[in-house]
Amino acid sequence: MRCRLGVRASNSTRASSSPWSVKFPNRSPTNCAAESDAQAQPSRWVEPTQVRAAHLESTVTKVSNVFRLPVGARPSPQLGEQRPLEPTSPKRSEGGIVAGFLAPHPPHLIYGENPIQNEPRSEGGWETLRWAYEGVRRRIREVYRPDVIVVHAPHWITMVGHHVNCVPRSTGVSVEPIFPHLFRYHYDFQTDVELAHAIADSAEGLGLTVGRMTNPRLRVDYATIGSLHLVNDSWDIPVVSLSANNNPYFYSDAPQDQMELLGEATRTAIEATGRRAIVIASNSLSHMHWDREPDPPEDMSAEHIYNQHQYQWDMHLLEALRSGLGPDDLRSIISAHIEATASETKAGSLTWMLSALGWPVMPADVLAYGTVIGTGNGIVEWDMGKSMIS
Ligand code: 2XP
Ligand code: FE2
Repeated sequence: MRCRLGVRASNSTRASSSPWSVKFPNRSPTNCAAESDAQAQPSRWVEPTQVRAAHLESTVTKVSNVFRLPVGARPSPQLGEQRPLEPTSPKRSEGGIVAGFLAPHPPHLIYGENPIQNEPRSEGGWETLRWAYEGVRRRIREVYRPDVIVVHAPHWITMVGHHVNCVPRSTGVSVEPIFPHLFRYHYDFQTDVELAHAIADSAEGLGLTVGRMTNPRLRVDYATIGSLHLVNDSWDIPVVSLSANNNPYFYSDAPQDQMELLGEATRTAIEATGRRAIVIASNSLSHMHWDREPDPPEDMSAEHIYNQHQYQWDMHLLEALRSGLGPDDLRSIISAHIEATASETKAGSLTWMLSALGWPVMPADVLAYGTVIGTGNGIVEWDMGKSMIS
């Protein structure tokens, strides 16, 4: 079934008289990512204004390019305010992984924030999740002060092998194919190339198939960009970005064992290079969402969990994380949660991160939980300093 959430206008192109009415004529279950198609058609409730038609034309064209055409001919974004960085920051004295975060990437959170890098404009929305991310940003800036942020994201899908972005500086426009009217983000970041290669080497050493991505024209996926923006909107910390070596939306029972090895490889490489690192898992939790959206998309009177079943399973998983259960219990609860809720953690980011942290038996801090177009999203922190104290 094709996802009915099609291309809509951003606020800047919405008629100013638009009522704040919620239009859910036919809510039906979907995991839209499963049905996303770069050629998604506009839903029938899209108002046919000239401005919107122009927007649609350009958006559909560009979105259809996301996976099919080289983007190199496209000019780089000219934000001009990004602070240039050396490819690798100076090492701090205490290396190793200092914290992990479950850091979901719903494009709505960036849309709701209205950062300069994102083209669409909004009236806000999803504040409690966004405020939790503000706290994460403060802690990363003031407490953890990492040399590097390592991210694993479900929408950089590689069919053969685990790929590591080894491009020294990535620039471009990242577009969400289901919600291009919410997320068209101009990014510009630096990779810690030495660590990227070290992770690739280490993963190969553990027997994984690995790719080193060196094409500066590859468009960076919105899950990587979304989570990185949410944890560090100033983009002044180098990054290592890892792909999801699976097709998470076709196989709900994909085994997670390779993610465990990738996590081990990540930890080994971080320690060997002496980096002080944060690891972030770019995953939502329960992942059924509505196939229609309200007008405007940030109408919070329409926002709630998809159903009670999804909610209860999300709480079950979060309770397990905050109880500090051991690896065996967590593995089986993560797996059951995937089965029960179509959780986005099936892409492996959470398992990778827990493995990189060494499956710490410590209570995680659930900083926030909230829904985004029906999906469950937990922002969760593992402060490894605490684990060393206890
Ligand atoms: O998970 C995604 O990437 C989606 N686009 C779904 C939308 C909201 C997620 O919570
Ligand atoms: Fe996603």
